Amino acid sequence: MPISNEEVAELFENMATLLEVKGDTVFKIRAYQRAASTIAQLPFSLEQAVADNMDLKKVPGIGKAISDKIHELISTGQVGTYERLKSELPAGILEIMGIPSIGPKTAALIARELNVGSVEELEQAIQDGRLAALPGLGQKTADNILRHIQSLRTKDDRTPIGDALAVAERVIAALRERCPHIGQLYPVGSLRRWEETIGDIDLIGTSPHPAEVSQALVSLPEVLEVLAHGEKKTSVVVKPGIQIDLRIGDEESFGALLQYFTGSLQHNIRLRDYANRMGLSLNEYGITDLKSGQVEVFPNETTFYARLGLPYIPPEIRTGMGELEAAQQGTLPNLVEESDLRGDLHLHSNWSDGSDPIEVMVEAAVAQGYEYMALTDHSAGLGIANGLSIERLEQQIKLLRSLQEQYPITILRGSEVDIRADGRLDYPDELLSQLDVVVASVHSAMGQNRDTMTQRVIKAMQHPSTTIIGHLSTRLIGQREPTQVDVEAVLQAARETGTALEINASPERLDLKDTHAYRARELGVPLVINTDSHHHSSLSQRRFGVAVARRAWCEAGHILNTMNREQFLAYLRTPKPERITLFDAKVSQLSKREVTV
Ligand code: DGT
Ligand code: CA
Ligand code: CA
Ligand code: ZN
Repeated sequence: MPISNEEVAELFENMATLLEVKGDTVFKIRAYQRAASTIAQLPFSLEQAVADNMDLKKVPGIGKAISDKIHELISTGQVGTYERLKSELPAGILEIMGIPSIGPKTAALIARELNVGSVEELEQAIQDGRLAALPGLGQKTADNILRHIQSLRTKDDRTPIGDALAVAERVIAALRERCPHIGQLYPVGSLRRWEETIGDIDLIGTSPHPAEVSQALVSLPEVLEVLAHGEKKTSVVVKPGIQIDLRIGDEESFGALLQYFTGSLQHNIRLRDYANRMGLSLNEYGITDLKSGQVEVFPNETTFYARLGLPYIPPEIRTGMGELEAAQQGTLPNLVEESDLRGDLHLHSNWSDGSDPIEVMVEAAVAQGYEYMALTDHSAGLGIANGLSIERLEQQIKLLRSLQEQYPITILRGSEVDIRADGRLDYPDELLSQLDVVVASVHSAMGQNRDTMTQRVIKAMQHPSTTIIGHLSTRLIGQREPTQVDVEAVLQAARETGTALEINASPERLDLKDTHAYRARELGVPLVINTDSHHHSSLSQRRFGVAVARRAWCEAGHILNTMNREQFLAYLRTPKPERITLFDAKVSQLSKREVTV
């Protein structure tokens, strides 16, 4: 049985969880978590590396103990220490730990006192009132856990975009390699529109030999099931259970195919009505004149939309909610692009829970072509993320000053400071005032009620040192529900206090989400696209954040980190409430720019 990197990563993640339940040292737990996240991001197969006799200890984050366990797993199919750990703890403990809001102590307590071995049994125990009766838990905690169990259950089987895009890109590369005669080949549907979750992956392409492309798809090793296998239409299910629909069309009519399968359905319905009023009808082959019955074909989408008297409409905003009207009036936004970004303001190093040294993260930002970056390791409040004590932060500040001379990029001294349950920040004011960039984020007490959470975030924004609120909702797509917070009130306070809000680009977060970012833009709140990278390879994930901003109709002017170095440093030097004036000036420059139709 081949063993994938994901399976190895999951095993170490599970080990860390089990050690947490046992109450082992933070150091050891963190070592396993780091190994898991390193392995999940490795660009090569561990199994292959072992076969090639590579020394795994050379990989940062993998020491002797981990390396030995990887060898053991690959040669025997299991890891002795892991099996022993599992046998010592109650069955079902991993499943219970998988419920958001349940930490290791609660999980151990529940498993021990209630003899609960599965999520179903836990739900029963909550309904019987047995959980609420446990020492230190109570009805509120019980209700909160139940809410998370129920949302896990109703969670549909849509795939987070990060996972779906990775699969699509792998499949596209494999098809191109096997069929060099492929001309165009793109993801369409919700993936091309960059929705946060994907129902199925739609691919469309062109080739003089369509049957060979279909054949190549059904014979890919990761295909689990073939649903349909025609010459031009093929559907398969690939690991880990994602459907792919492939359509092959002709070059000369590719524009209509692309437009049709990009959707959204709502956009297409509106566009069809609009075309009908012009005496035209639309389908995936072209545009038909209803009177003469003549069909016109279009090689690309620009010519397709132009036939309808419209400019090209970017896929991200094809939602059927105002984009057609804007297109008709010539007021479509000039959406922000990846190349507009001049810096990343949320980056972690191995001083806290990142996996790379500071130098490697700085070099990654240089490689991205940035003018500035902020290093924002965690504050100490989070035992588990190896947050920096006051002394270590002071030490880091000194180090960054000395590093600055060696690099062409402006290295801003920052911190991702925990917003405590009461809204206070996790470092003394004096220390915070020495930092250039403070990203304030919620990482604990996520079950607070709406009023408490809203006041907590607003209090953090009122702090003169808070530059940005990080990942406002704390959600993990498909895994952890967002906190309950009054987004409208938060956005208004952001505007009043001169605090920026982050669009966290990590594809498991996408936080702010598109609709909240849309509202933030409307209210004139400065937005920042950050990757929150814990590894040098993650800076490229900015594309997911840019997509959220585009879905929010943001132009470069709405995004703070499109400012050049001088503008951004001037912004930081300005006391908080007045910063908004600088930001407004940037936004108003937009309206002066010539709009091309
Ligand atoms: P998903 O897969 O649920 O994430 O969402 P989509 O948008 O990818 O939906 P899907 O895969 O069912 O279809 C892909 C696109 O094909 C969709 O966005 C619009 C187009 N499409 C599908 N069915 C129809 C239809 O009956 N009429 C029209 N006009 N377009 C359709
Ligand atoms: Ca789809
Ligand atoms: Ca589909
Ligand atoms: Zn964070």
